[in-house]
Amino acid sequence: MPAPTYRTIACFIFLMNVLHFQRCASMQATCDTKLSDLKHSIAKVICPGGCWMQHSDLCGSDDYARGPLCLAAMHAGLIDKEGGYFEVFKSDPLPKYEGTKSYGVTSKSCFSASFTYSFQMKCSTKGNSEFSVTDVDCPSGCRSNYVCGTNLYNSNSSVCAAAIHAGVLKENGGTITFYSHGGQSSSKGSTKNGVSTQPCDTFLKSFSFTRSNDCFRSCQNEGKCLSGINAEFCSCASGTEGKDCAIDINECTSGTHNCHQYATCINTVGSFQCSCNANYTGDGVECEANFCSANVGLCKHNGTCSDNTTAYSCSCDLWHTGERCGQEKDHVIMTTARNWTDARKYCQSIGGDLATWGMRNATVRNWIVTNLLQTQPAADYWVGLDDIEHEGVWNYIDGFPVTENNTDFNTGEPNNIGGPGLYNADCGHLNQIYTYKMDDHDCQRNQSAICERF
Ligand SMILES: [Ca+2]
Ligand SMILES: [Ca+2]
Ligand SMILES: [Ca+2]
Repeated sequence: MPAPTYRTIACFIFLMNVLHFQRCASMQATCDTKLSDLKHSIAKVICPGGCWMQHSDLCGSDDYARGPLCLAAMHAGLIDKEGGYFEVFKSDPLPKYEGTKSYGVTSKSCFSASFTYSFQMKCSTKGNSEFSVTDVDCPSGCRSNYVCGTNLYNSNSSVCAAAIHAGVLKENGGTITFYSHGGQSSSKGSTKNGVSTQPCDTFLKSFSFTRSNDCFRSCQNEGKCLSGINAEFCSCASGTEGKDCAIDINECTSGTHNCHQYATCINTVGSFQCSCNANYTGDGVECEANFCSANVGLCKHNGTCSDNTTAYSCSCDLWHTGERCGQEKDHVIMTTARNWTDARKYCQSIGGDLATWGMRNATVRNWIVTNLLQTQPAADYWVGLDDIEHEGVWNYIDGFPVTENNTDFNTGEPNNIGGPGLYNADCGHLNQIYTYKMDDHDCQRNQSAICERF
């Protein structure tokens, strides 16, 4: 079992004295904390006393696959029943984990695991430390582990292989210090000191073996200068790239912007902006159609405007039609069946009356018959003429007398017959069986009507 290192003991003493010392910041575990609760690859933990369990799922020896964190540290001999401080490292899974009895704690054997948890740094341990400055002891033989980047490494990289690449660690291992940084737009791959690294795209967390103090390289666009053992380099702010962070990334042409499909992307140095297109409102990431409010009077004649995703639509009043309700309608069909008097009241209620001038004009009348009347279901249509006052004397309700020239009665009409047995027909209608020529009919019959604008 590895003995606690001098550094571990030193940190513990600092913590006991309640001194703030960044490298010793640590996680306070409970007896229930699992190895799988560790979020970072490198963690520093304080366990309470009394974490004694006869039965647990602790699996492995030296390298553990799962189980209670504090019990694993006891099994490894790092802490005793009184609890204590230790460092724990996450690395790649192994094919098998052997169970043993050690320091009075029994562990099981198991095969599958997501990670290996150990109390010593491994070659595959990644650099996502929760600390801004971290000291670790690297083993030997880490040259072939995965690393991404140059100078500034993706936190997904092996710390020890990156350290060899950066020239701060020899092949046979040793102690190194690394520094955590924020995200990076990209980092190039390269081969140095026998380690080949991959290029990497945007990543959220990075590390280097350099500090940002005492650095004289001028980094543009808010890039941060990092000084190393052999060189100084720039850690670029997102949206810029290049040696000195002088190159703007054009998010609009590279397709990495998040502007809405109805917005325009505007490239800026170090960033980009989204602006909703005409007839859309929003922050550019979300754009909603506002054709109606952006274009006052879009729908004419008090038509109701409504937006949909890509256009607007107008809902017109009874007397208007067309895409923008710009077209006037002279005739409106009443489809609810009513008697002649009630049909007339309905037409007046919507601002018109039963049709008169349209019936006297053959062209208008034919247009109505062709375009407005429904042949199914069979329907006759009240219009505005009658002989209610004097039987046999027909007049239009607007005062014009009915003549042979202005009214197209069917042959034999008006005959004062509204149908079999109905010998009192005083109201005019267009009769479907006469191909909508004029006829007289019983005024009490309920049927459709043609309303007309004054
Ligand atoms: Ca840009
Ligand atoms: Ca009559
Ligand atoms: Ca008749």
